[in-house]
Amino acid sequence: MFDSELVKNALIAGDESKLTELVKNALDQGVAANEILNQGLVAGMDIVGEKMETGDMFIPEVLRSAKVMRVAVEILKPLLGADDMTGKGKVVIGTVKGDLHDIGKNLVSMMIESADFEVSDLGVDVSPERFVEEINNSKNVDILCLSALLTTTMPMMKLTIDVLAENGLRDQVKIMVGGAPVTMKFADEIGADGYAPDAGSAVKLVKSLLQQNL
Ligand code: B1M
Repeated sequence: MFDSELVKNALIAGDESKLTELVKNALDQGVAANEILNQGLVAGMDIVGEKMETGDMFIPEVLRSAKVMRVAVEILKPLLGADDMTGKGKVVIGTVKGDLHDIGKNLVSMMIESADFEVSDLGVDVSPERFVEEINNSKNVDILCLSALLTTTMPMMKLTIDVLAENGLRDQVKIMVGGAPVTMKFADEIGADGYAPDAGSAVKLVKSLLQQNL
């Protein structure tokens, strides 16, 4: 039986050796990597967020949880491959300027890559100009993925789209947005081509946006 509570607790405590052991044991017992990720790690990170908000956890502790989450995700990574793929394409992804959150963006990046798309991950705190530079330099980018976790950095998504338009690139790429505070409504308002609530849906959206390109 997979006990997601134990995984959540080890993540919240930032206990790397315990978390690694629990994740490996669960895999040995045949628990699906997706289940460990969603019911254990992502659910645990949600609790970390609540504790951060209420002042029960402070930044260093949150960072420790984020670090052990990365270690656990690395173990699951080879097993999180996306299902059927419909066609290859080139994707540029990054967390927008002013925003340092990368766990969700990394998951999205990893899932898209494992669905056999070429991914150029620019990291965090990526300026609109840096996105423009990457699209200009790496030929044939099909999709630009923008991630934001802060309400204060959501407007940077719109600014990025505006700067792309100013540089004559808006019609060359499909733009999709995501991150905890982002919604479909917001995506429509800023003129993005799509929104995905999680990494699994992001892969599906990449596929469907690429189909529209055909
Ligand atoms: Co930050 N932080 N943080 N933080 N942090 C949040 C986001 C917050 C909700 C916590 C809270 O108060 N409850 C809050 C934001 C409030 C708001 O704006 N509404 C917050 C705050 C306030 C801050 C600081 C301002 C705190 C401070 O300094 N006072 C500061 C800002 C720093 C900055 O960015 N400039 C800050 C800092 C940090 C840390 C550095 C300590 C750390 C980040 C470490 C790292 O990423 N390397 C951190 C963390 C870890 C969090 C929480 C706890 C967890 C985020 C996370 O990794 N979730 C978070 C609370 C929470 O979300 N529960 C919080 C797990 C991850 C798998 O989910 O990122 O949502 P998520 O990604 C999902 C989907 O959103 C989606 O798919 C992913 C996987 O399914 N998705 C996409 C994401 N990007 C996508 C792109 C797509 C499609 C889907 O297409 C392009």
